This record gives sequence, C-alpha cells and structure tokens, in this order.
Amino acid sequence: MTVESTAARKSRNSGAGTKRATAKKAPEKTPAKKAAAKSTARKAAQHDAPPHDAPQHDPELVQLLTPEGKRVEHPEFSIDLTPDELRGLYRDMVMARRFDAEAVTLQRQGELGLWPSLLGQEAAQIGSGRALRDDDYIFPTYREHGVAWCRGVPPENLLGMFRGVNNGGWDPNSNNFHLYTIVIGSQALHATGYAMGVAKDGADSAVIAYFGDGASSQGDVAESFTFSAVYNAPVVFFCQNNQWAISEPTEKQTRVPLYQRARGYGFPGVRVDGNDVLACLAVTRAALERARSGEGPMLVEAFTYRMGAHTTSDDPTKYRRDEERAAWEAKDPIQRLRTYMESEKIADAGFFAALDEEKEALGRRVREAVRSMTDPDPMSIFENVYADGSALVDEERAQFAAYQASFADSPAAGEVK
Ligand SMILES: Cc1ncc(C[n+]2csc(CCOP(=O)(O)OP(=O)(O)O)c2C)c(N)n1
Ligand SMILES: [Mg+2]
Repeated sequence: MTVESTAARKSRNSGAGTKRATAKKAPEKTPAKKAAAKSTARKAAQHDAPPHDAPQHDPELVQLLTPEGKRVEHPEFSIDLTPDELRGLYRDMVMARRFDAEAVTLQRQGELGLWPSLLGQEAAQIGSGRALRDDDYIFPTYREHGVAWCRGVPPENLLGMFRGVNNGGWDPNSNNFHLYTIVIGSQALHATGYAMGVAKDGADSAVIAYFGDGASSQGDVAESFTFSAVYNAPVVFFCQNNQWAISEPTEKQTRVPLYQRARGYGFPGVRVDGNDVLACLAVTRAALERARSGEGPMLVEAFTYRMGAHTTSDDPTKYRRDEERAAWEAKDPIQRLRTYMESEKIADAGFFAALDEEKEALGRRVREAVRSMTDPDPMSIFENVYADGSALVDEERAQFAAYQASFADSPAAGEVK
C-alpha cells in the first residue's frame, strides 16, 4: 500500500490542479436547490462508496494453496505438513461441513429453532482451530462449529441451545472453549480480560477471540484492541471477514482493509486467504507463538465468504447477487485441498470413500441425538437467577406456574382458580 506524500496531500486538500480551478461557472442555484443537490450527492457518496483497496487484488493476502489447488510459498509464513496431517485437515473440514448441513436440515424440519451455517468458512475455522494448543482458550461467536470440532466438543452439544433445551450445552472449561456468544463483539472483551489474567499468572498459553467483519464496527472490539495493546495481552483477534454482516456488505463497515486497523492500535495485522486451510494454520500458529512469547496481540483477518444465509431466518437472495456466490464457490476451501491431495497422490479413492461413510454416520448420530433431547422443566428457567433468591423472581415464578397450570392438559390443571 502506498503512502501519500505530504506535498500530494496538501495539493489534494487545497484543490490545486483539480478541475475546480478551471471549471466554467455553473448557473446560480437557489439555497433550497443547493441543499437538495448537496443531500443527493451525500446520499450517493454513502451508497456508492467505492470498495476499499479492491481486496481480490491485494498483494498482501497470505496464500499457501491457490484456489486451483497449487502449493505456493510465502516469504514470511511457511508450513510443512505430513501426508497424515494434510488428510487430517481435509477430514476436519469435511466433517464440519457435513455436521453443519445436518443442522440446517434439522432446522428446516422443525427440530431446531435457528441455525447459523458455517458453509464456506471451513478452512478459516479448521486452520485456526488446529493451530491451537490444548491449554489455549477460545472465545467463539455463534458460528464457530469447526473450531468446536477441533476442540473436541461433541457436535450434538452445539445444538441444544438452538433447540431451546439449554443455555449452552457444554462446560467451557472442559475444552477451553467458551460458550457461544450472540451479543456481537462482546467476546473480544472477555478474551482480552482473560488474556490479561493469563499474563498475570505467568502462564505461556494464548487466547483467541473470533468475531466477524460486522463485529469489527462494535465499540467492544475497539476497546479490546486498545486494552490488549496497552497491556500486551497474549490474545489473537481472528476476524472471519465473510463479506457480510447479515445484509450489510463489508464496504459499509470500513474504508480500509480490516487487517490494517491493527496498526493504529500498535500491533500487527495480517490478511490471510480464509479459504486456504494451510495459510490459516500457518498464520494463526505464528500469531499464537507471538502472543505466547510476550509480544502481545495480533489481528488476523481471514478473507473468506459466507456461502449460505446469515442464519436459517435469512434470505440472502434479497440483497446479494447469485454471481457473487458462484465466484466464491470456485474458491471452495475443501475442493482446493482435495485437488492438491489428489494431484500429489496424498489420498486415494479409498480414503475419500471411507470419509464419505464416516461423515454420513456423523449426520445420523447428530440427528438421532437431537431428536432424543428432552425438554427441560419449564420452571427451571427461574433457577440460578439469584444465589439468595429474590422477591420479584418468586412472584414471576408463581405467575408462570399459574399460567402453565391453566392449560387443559397440564398435570396441575384444575388447581388454579
Ligand atoms: C450487539 C448486537 N447488535 C446486533 C446484533 C444483531 N446481529 C446478529 S448477527 C449480526 C451481524 C454480525 O455480522 P458479522 O460480525 O460479520 O458476523 P457473521 O454473522 O457474518 O459471522 C447482527 C448485527 C447482535 N446480536 N448483537
Ligand atoms: Mg460477517
């Protein structure tokens, strides 16, 4: 990225050499007309803002495997994996995608209330997830099903909250994988505070906070950047820029590529091809090592794409073009690794056939597990509110009990007058 010289900036700001100096005098406008013209121009500028630094031509994108499945080198980030490790990454991505597809289907069949699909983001999640050590701590959003897979959280446990039968479904401390967080960006603060604690304990583990391009506009994320930089906290900010925050495109979140934001806070930022599992693994490893060795935070922007809807409640055909999705399908993270493994004879037909069976078995297991989840006692919602009880909660509990009992098929029917 070129830095504008002071002379050029002065010249641009003063308007020297621009058309303005030589333009013919425009016909006089009334104040009302002037205001209307100004407002139209401002609206146009807001809506047609040119996309920043056309990212697809970004020379700073770290890539180790091209969309065509060719291995390439990068001067700063490298990786050397065994055939077993490569097959492992491929398996992780396939299993994550299969699990995700089952969850979408379960929602469509009324078994889940909602599901946020990870389709397209498998490489970003598996690459970063496999870079983590067991003692590292993870703060996810609501879409990190692939990272959860890497942590060994049983996939079916991710579904309880989306079925409405529990508030999370796993013990964060069993896998160092925090509960899903829906309040956009807030987990970046949790991660920063946790990382500050890790540093105070003198431990050499690291912390990673996942968030999206939309979350990067949240105050919580800005505050996390400030605090983590000033306290040199061992935290990696892993932003999956999937190009959309529901229906808002990235151009409406930022005027600079997101990874460049880090510089203003005083720590490095890197943009990695988020559909390249090798590059995501290499860059996240380096960022975690940096954090562990006391060099402080780093921002990784995984440049990827949300191939599905925001959630099962969303219809992306209302706001984005089919061609856009098609262009990203050609960069599919799973297909590119498969092409590479086949061309290098790292995996044979037997490997792919066995994996097909394994992933179908996962789909069946998850389906079975969800359908046999039992509903909680409705009254349990009042548990764990206050350690010492509360008069207001007692009142609400009594009201709700009466409401429940008012149903004809309630075991308590008839008791309420
Ligand atoms: C504080 C807050 N504001 C708004 C929302 C509603 N909301 C849910 S998801 C979302 C978009 C998030 O986009 P992004 O950070 O890019 O993550 P993605 O869903 O693309 O993975 C919004 C605005 C929320 N959950 N929390
Ligand atoms: Mg997004």
